[in-house]
Amino acid sequence: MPKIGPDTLAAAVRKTVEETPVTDIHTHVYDAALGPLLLWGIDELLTYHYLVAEVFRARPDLAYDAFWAMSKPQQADLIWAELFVKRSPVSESCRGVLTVLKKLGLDANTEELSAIRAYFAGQTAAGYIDTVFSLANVSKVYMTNDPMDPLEGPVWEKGFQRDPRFLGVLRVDSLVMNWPDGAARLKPRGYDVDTSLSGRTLGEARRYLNEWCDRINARYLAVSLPPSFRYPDEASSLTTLMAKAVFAVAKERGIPSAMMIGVKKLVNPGLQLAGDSVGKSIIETVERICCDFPDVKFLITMLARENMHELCVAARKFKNMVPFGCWWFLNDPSLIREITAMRLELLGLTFVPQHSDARVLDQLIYKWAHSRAILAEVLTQKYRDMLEAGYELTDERLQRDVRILLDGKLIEP
Ligand code: HDL
Ligand code: ZN
Repeated sequence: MPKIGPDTLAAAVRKTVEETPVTDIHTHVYDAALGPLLLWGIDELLTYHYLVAEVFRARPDLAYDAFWAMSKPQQADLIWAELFVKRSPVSESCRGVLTVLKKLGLDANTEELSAIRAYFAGQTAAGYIDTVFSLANVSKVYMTNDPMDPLEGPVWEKGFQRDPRFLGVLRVDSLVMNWPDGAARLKPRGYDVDTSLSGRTLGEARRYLNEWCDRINARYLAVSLPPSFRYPDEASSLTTLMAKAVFAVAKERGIPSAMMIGVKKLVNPGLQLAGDSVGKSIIETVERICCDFPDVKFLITMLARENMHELCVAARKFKNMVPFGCWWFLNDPSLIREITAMRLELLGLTFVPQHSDARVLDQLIYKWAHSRAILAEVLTQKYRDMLEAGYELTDERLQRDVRILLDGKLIEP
């Protein structure tokens, strides 16, 4: 195989990263069979909670209730006017909308949305999924499935023909957070639980997890945890449920347990879904869990920038932990660059550089276009340093490395 030299390196890396299909290991998009849960189109793109937070910064005079009283198209019109017309769309979330429209061949330099809305009015969900997956070069996505969601649970119970591009993930926040809320949700579903965390209750919680892992063919168990989450913590219902239900079932089934740690829920309730913030977690909790459950593969991402270096070092200590993604408030070019370089330097190719966290199908287009550009930039520098140290890079080796980073196999059992 011909060797890649310093002069052609950047172009070769960029091409390989662009052309390597991605398996997106954490999203909030859904198989079309889940109907209204699958969000797509310009009005959903513009009312994404990241942009909701940003429009209130542009319009601090706007009352929360006045905004929430608007229809979704009215909210989208306001966000377009404030963040795209009256100001340049400088933020990462705004630039994302520009990237989607550009990839779709639509003109973003317009004061109102009628022409863009007309494009989406001509799409079907099924057809648009194909368009988006192709433009984003995404082969598969992992969903976030909550059987206790009143909209989602019944669709699974009825059953539907699965789209193999949408993999199941059992999200357990509704079970484990704010106990005994989970008990109140389990009881009417026929699980013999009480508000204590007796052996019977924990056994029934495990039965719920197993039954739903079977039903959705869950590839891993997932939860979002506050910065205050501690392990061990005998006094914590959350910690008991995680250790004796979630990790126990993950081990029993041989599937990973994913933890996304560091969310402070609703610091500003007026913003609703946009009201969550970030808190610094303690890495000792992650270290103790990985140490005490050596047979479980843990997929970990943390929300505070300050936790990123500690997470890399913890991954060096525990081979059963895979750090993943630049999550939420870390999903910005300046921080993705820093985090990805640190991970390559400390972990080689043994981490998952990114997930999209897409809530709106169209976001797959921009979240992967933006992250691929930075991954290519950082990888190029690493290879450049290696070439200078005498390493010989070929297309075959480059394609192999990028596949390892993007094909999602690192999180498979
Ligand atoms: O809990 C999660 O999965 C988070 O990713 C939240 O969904 C968050 O609101 C989000 O969309 N982050 O990107
Ligand atoms: Zn998420």
